[in-house]
Amino acid sequence: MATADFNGDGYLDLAVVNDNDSTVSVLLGNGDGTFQSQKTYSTGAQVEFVTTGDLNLDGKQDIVVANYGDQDVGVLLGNGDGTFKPQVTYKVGGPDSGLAIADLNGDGIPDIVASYYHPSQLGVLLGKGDGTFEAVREFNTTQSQGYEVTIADLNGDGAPDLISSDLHASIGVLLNVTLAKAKLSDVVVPGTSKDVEEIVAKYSGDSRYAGSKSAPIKVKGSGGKTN
Ligand SMILES: [Ca+2]
Ligand SMILES: [Ca+2]
Ligand SMILES: [Ca+2]
Repeated sequence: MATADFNGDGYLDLAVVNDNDSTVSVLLGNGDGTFQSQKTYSTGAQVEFVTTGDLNLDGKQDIVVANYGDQDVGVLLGNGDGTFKPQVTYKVGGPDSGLAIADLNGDGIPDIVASYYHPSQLGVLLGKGDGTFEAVREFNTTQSQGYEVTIADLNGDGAPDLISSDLHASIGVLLNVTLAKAKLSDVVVPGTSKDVEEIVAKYSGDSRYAGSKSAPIKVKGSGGKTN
């Protein structure tokens, strides 16, 4: 489930995936905790995850879904009135179960990261700015049975880093080296708490990044899959 204001009325709306009938439902909020009747849009097979962001920078929230069964990512561009265009899909290299959105290469355009169950990889789709994406680039994680992905700036250099979680509650870190000014080494995750982890690592060089701990980061799925 994801929330955003899809129709610009200031009230939060909902997007919910339905993996048994391969759709995503959009429910517009009335602002009092109730919702208008749902409108559904087709996704791919075994849709697992939904998130939102403005991918084409038109000020209107868009929807992104992980189509686990089809091994692709579906993008539904928002019309700004609570309706969406049909999904456009981008092939990824495995059954994807998690998604996150951030500008990973610093061009001001949102990018998409998808985590795969197997092989345990993260696939990055760089945005072109018009709501379309480049071919996937894949990065290995150190895990098995990947689940979800979270984005945070772990070393404080302004570049978003990728944190992957798997079904065995282990955490992997992929540092963003496209923009990075400080390098981490010897990354460990000391905590075993359910949803918040601290990443501890050594820094080399620049004293500006001398801290050795990240802020606590809420990691999606680190407690393992629940459904
Ligand atoms: Ca709304
Ligand atoms: Ca948009
Ligand atoms: Ca970008």
